[in-house]
Amino acid sequence: MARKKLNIGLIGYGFMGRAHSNAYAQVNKFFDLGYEPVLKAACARKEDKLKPFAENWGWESMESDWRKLIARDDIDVVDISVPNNLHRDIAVAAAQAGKMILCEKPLAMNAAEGLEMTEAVEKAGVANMVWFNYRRVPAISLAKQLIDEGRLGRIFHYRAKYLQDWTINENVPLGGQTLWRLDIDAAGSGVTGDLLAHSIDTAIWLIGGVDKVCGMTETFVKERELQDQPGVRMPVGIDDACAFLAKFKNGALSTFESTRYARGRKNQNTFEVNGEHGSLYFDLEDAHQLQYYDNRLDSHVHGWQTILVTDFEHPYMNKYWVPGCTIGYEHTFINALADFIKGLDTGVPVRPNFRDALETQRVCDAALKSAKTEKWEKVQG
Ligand code: SOE
Repeated sequence: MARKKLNIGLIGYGFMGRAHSNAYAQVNKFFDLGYEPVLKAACARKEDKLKPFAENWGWESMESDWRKLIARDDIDVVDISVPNNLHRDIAVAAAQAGKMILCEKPLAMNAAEGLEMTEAVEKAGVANMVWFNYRRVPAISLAKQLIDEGRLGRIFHYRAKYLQDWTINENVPLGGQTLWRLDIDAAGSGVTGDLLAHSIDTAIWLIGGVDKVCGMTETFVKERELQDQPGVRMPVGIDDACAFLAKFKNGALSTFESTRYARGRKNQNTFEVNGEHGSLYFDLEDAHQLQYYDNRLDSHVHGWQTILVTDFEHPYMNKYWVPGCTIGYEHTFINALADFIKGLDTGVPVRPNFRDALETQRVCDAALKSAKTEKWEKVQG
């Protein structure tokens, strides 16, 4: 099929800038799509940092001011891959300029900002997506398929954990280019927005919306040195750990837990769903497997089965290699981008869009509020 060009303007050059650049470069190699992303312009304030990045990934041009990038006629899509405190202004301006928007998670610093962004893209009628990439892990997409097929029946429980360990050392500094996730003014929150937003997005996608939450948070290291100003110490404002109970609108009872203080856990993202007819369990450390318990089988063969999610019948897998050959973290971004472009091809907009991400943001806000009030809090909206 003759492909139309889709000119991308990427803002940011960090971890996610790399993951997205790779997706733009790879997507047409694996997926048959009506559009071909063109790495038109990469944008960041620091030219010395941006130049090697742009050259390495093949970006055609550079900008140092995101407003100039948005003003360019040759940019169709603005990709927001910068710290969370910049999402709102860029997204609102890009929507007003009629650009399509791909935004990193979490959507915003808080739900009030997220609502502004959502209203801006909806008013402008521009295509929009938030990069909740874990939906595009084939095993998680398969979990969605099994639940939608009714294999679990009524859902009673959802249990999510998202664990890391990289901030235990109190000498890890705060803020700056690489450690903005520890800076409350840049990130808006700690593990709640950074990690639990992923878990909440997956949960809402799999089993539906959250009604109310009751949470607690802790900041274990109270003060850190600033990365950009050695010797200067600042109080830490983010949540290092967050755990909350949630009651879903469908009545399911659920727990969510996240921390950056689980020694040995680098990026462990797990969930278990318990339903009337069966259960599912997923662990990102075994990303190509989905555990499934089917209670409708004859009782003498009851037991957890491990589905190796690499067959042609499994979500996304017929685009890659042959059964038994796994794909990796970077492919979740390629899959997400393919879904975005498929939305342009078919006219059926991709999910999660800004409004979906706003729902997740509202759960984050409610969990953080509950940790302060020490009460159950309703999820707004
Ligand atoms: C934090 O360490 C982080 O990079 C998150 O920001 C990502 O969203 C997560 O997928 C991996 O961990």
